[in-house]
Amino acid sequence: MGGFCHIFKQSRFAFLYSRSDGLDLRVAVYYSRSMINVAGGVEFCEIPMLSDAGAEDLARGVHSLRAHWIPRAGALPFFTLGAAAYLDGPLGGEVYRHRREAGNGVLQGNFAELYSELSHILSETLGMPVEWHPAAALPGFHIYQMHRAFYGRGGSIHLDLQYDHVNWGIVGDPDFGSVISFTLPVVLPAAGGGLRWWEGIDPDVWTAVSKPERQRMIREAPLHYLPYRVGTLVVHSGQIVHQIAPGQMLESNEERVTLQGHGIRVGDRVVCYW
Ligand SMILES: O=C(O)CCC(=O)C(=O)O
Ligand SMILES: [Fe+2]
Repeated sequence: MGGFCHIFKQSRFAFLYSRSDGLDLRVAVYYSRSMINVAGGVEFCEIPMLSDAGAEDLARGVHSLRAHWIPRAGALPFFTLGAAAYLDGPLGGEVYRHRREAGNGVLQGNFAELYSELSHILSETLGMPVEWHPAAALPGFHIYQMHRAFYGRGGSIHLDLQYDHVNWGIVGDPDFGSVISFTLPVVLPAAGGGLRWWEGIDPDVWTAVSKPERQRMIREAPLHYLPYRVGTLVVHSGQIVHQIAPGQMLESNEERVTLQGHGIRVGDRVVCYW
């Protein structure tokens, strides 16, 4: 059953499938945020997309564009290749615009085939056409390289609300209840990499409460880990409280490279961006 789901086609439908590594994934399908609670489970679709050789090729491509990586943590080795609404949006619309115009040219110029394959896979998965937002960044790459400061530390704990930093006026009327997030692992550390998520936290409550209250919710909610596999695209709603799982990079040449993007249903199509 792996590698197949209809995120927007049907609602209130869930099934279980077992991965070859023994992990059971409950895949539910939803239309809206509230559906997550109705389903009482968590939705992750896994879609094999790249062979090992294909992923290595892509990693080489990302490395060959080192000059275009944007440092995202001062002197620490965390970069993006491409602009990202959640990082550049808060710096002002002009920063996001400049960076995405430069970044999209580099990304489209070097990975045209990847984007066409990705839009094909996403549209098959979602059951509707997929487009890239005309005034937003293309899905781009998160790049973490080995550093002591990253030992055992995860990413920020969040919901995917990046759409707040994107201009929707020009694409139509988005349904902010029908959203997706997708991640394609390209390189993972030897010890693995994945997503941590907390079960059963209502996204509307999470958004409304204070930081200490969020910390309490995190302490009390069941914690899960979804291990990624290189080349396998993971699609989910982003409306599950989650973070980049704390990792262990031990060798100086280890890294975690992922392609990251998000999408929203706008009428009968899904508009994607980063
Ligand atoms: O890299 C990942 O595993 C997920 C990143 C993420 O949650 C995001 O970019 O919103
Ligand atoms: Fe996220």
